[in-house]
Amino acid sequence: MTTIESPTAAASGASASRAVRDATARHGQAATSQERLDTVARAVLGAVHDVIREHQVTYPEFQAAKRWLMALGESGEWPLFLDVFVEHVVEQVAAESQQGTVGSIEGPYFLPGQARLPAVCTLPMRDDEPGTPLVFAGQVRALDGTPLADAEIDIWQNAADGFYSGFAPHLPDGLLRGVVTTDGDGRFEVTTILPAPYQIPTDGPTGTLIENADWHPWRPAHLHLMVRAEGHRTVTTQLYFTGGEYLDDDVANAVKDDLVLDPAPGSDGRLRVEYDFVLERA
Ligand code: MBD
Ligand code: FE
Repeated sequence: MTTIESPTAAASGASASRAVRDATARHGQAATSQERLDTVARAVLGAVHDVIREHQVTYPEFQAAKRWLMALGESGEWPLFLDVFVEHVVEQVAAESQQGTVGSIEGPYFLPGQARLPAVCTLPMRDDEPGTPLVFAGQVRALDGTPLADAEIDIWQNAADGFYSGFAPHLPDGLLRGVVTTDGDGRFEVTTILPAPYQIPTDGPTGTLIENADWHPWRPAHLHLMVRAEGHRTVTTQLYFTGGEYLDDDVANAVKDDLVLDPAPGSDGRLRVEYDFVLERA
């Protein structure tokens, strides 16, 4: 008999926190001025004070909030919590000054350094990978329409059981992750499986908040993408699928109409979907 270690919020929280620390080590820490820190930190605290006054928050509620925030830190769920409930607004603000392919949030489960794959490829998967096969094809172009050869499309997604490799011990490292390089005409064609709706871990503090407030913990099925090309701004986005659950009710508020695709059977009978990426100059 094989035992499958079931993923826990604490284990995936620890992995997500490690990913944040590794990214900081790679990219360094962005400096902010004392003036900017004063402005933003004061505004955040002011907003919290306003909520306490407006809703007449009591001492027992304040102590419960303190315990919950401590648990959030101890479980490593700060990255999950912030990406689910806050990142979409940061992304919307960034999008106000961007052109080309519409972005969406990165979320907590990106891992760098995945397998490098040719323009026509299959994402790393097991022999009998569960799920519906999907062919995802398209082209990467500059804003003026020039095809971008040797662009990198970093793809990550969950398995049919809903979990992401690197954040769930029962999945092999690198599963359903890869960096695809476009061909001379900027094109790519990736074989994968349809991602599954994603449920925020219910056994950690983020799940406790969702359950106790009677919200729901689901994101619609999505592919994550980070598209890079020399001299161009990197685009981080997600693609969704028409007819799927939670498209209108994403717990992370990260769905945009332009990013919802409609796969249909191709000539070989497999589901196929096309999407082109347009990058502005850096
Ligand atoms: C995810 O898979 C995700 O994409 C986001 C944004 C938050 C939590 C889990
Ligand atoms: Fe995701």
